[in-house]
Amino acid sequence: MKITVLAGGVGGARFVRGVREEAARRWPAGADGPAGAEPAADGTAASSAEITVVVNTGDDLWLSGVRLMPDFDSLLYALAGVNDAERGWGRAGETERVAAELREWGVGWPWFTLGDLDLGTHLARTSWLRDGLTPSEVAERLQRRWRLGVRLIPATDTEVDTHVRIDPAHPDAEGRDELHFQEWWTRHRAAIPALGFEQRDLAVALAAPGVEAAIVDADVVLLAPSNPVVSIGTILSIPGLREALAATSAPVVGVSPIIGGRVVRGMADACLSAIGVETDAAAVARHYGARRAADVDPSATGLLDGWLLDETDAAAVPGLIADGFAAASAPLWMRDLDTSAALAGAAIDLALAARDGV
Ligand code: FO1
Repeated sequence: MKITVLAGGVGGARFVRGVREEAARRWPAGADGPAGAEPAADGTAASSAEITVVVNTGDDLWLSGVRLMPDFDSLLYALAGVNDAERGWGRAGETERVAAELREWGVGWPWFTLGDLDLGTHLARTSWLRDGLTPSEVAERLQRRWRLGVRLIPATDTEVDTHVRIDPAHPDAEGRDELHFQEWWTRHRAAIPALGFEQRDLAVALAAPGVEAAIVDADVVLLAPSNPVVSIGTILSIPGLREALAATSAPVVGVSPIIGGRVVRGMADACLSAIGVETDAAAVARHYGARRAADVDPSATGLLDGWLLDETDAAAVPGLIADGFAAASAPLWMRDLDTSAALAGAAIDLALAARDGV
């Protein structure tokens, strides 16, 4: 079983941990794959399923002389079991001595903390980039340190850092009409209305090696409950990836990041309103679109075979089915590994049912 997940950082990491756990339970290593595979670094049993995660790179940035890839690192740390689970990003047991020094020197952003352990990752990454490795080659090296039980691939090797257009007359804008996504998100908590999102080289970006094949050759493709605009939206905007999703014979199923009209975490509602999409589980499904719509309208560009909503939003299921989605409801809150695995199982079941036309 080959499962490919498109994912952002914190929500993506919780979901992928669930997918990995569910895969270990359903398809234990040795059942139809190489026997004797070792468990992951955090003790998760090995699976014969191959899980590939295409990771958003729109949150990435250069800061204090180093390259940060926050979503990649959130997945890396969470799957290795070395993450700060409470805070959602960064390493467990982190210290901030270097960050305090950088603040004294006036280097970087005083409101954006690079922990000491985390800085080790950024220094290693930047050093390898300076040696001429591509970001996806660097990502592969970083994954050699811990047995993750999944393969993480940055969606693209092209720098597509997201910038947010804002009104320079806004009281907190300091006269600027654009902020890096991380400044808008972490410093302003997305409270300055976004007029739009820009990623300079997105139109000429190339999918990283292996990304298109991971989508086309998959048995199941899952969209994590990540930010539909700046995380999943970035991945989908990379030239060739919508085409790969249209071409795959695998069922494509998304999990709603919205429960009962509210975002599960983060400020995705501020991103959705900027692109004119309601903060509503069914509205996000329709934003991605139904792949079956192309059966009746060849110009339709819908991506999804199925959409999983929370039980709170179950009333939207019949309308989505009428619009060509396989839709179902399940508990979507990922409180711990068991609830994440149950959610992943519900998404996989919906994908298999969509494939079999159930
Ligand atoms: N989020 C914060 O709210 N404050 C921070 O100081 C911060 C630092 C940071 C450093 C490295 C890293 O990989 C992530 C970091 N984050 C921080 C999280 C990150 O800004 C966002 O939550 C994600 O990019 C959105 O998915």
